[in-house]
Amino acid sequence: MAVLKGALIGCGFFAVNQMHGWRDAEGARIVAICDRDPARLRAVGAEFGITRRYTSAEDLFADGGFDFVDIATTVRSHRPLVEMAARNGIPTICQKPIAPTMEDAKAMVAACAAAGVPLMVHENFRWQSPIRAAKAVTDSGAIGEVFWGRVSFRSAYDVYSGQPYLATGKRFIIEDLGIHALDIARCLFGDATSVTARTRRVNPNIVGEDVATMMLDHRGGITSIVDCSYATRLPVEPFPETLLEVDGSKGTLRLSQGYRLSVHSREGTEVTDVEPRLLPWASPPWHNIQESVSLIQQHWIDCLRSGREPDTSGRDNLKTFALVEASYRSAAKGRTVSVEEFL
Ligand code: NAD
Ligand code: 89V
Repeated sequence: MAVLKGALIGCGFFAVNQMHGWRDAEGARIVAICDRDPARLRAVGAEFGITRRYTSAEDLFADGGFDFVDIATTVRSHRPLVEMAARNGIPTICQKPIAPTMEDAKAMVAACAAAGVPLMVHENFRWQSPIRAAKAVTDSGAIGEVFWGRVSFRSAYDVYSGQPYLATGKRFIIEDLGIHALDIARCLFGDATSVTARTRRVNPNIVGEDVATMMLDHRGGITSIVDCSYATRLPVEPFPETLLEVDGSKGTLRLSQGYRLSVHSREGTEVTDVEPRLLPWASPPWHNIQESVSLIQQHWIDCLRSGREPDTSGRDNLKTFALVEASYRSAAKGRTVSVEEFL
């Protein structure tokens, strides 16, 4: 089968992982890159041997010659770039968060649907292998009917040095990190109908909230807690591990720090090491996230080839983004917010 040709827009901090992922991917390769910053464009072009380089996305699309585009820019540019891709009939991957507002997110999904082009949001945390291992257990019925869960990410890792914009936005942890945890909650426990959230800022040197706690009511009756913090100093820094607690009618599952998956049922307790592979280009502690980049990219290739909708399609991701919006509204108003208010 012919190798799919891709173009990548945005050669910043995280895009380097995506470029590594594409280099290893089976069935796709990047043929052109774009960044409005010539220095970043040059650096990524040189590292990955890409000679077709553009400082303007308009010029990139005008020249064409690729089957899909991977948008790895920050959130403000997502809508114009996705709409540009739709106008050009190019299947599109867009980094999370899909957009700054629900109105923008819906417009992007509608533009791609109207143009008949697939849109996938690069929502990679549900593709982390420890999360997938946990999902395989809950899906197997080993712990019975799930009635309660917790998705937790608590750290004091300095994310601001690699991503300085995280310190300056009015919104921070729910929009940037909580969005991943909320998506994992949807993936494990089903769609949510309402959210009750509390936020606070502990670090005085940033603008947005760095601590958030959300309680979700899921459609099937499960209650979950999604909690995240970048102000939590622990004896051993767990970044970037997402920890899980799931209680079912026949047992329990715990994904604990150090990638230990423990499943307790009537048959006994089984503890498995589910640490992700250290890919040749990966660097701990980021290897967990880095592996998930490769996995979601392979999923995109498979979906594009088979005409299947990706798990985290634009359409699906509206439900995750609605949880972000509902969480901010709940925290601001001090009341439970229905997710329907945003969909
Ligand atoms: P960054 O600021 O380091 O890089 C963004 C790059 O995009 C910059 O080089 C900038 O010049 C370029 N750019 C912006 N607008 C452009 C435009 N219109 N045309 C061409 N180039 C443009 O940001 P980052 O930290 O790499 O984050 C990028 C995205 O990735 C964000 O949406 C962020 O939330 C997301 N991210 C995701 C993960 C994950 O695990 N999924 C991890 C980190 C960051
Ligand atoms: O995954 C992310 O979106 C990153 C980080 C893990 C630092 O929050 O921004």
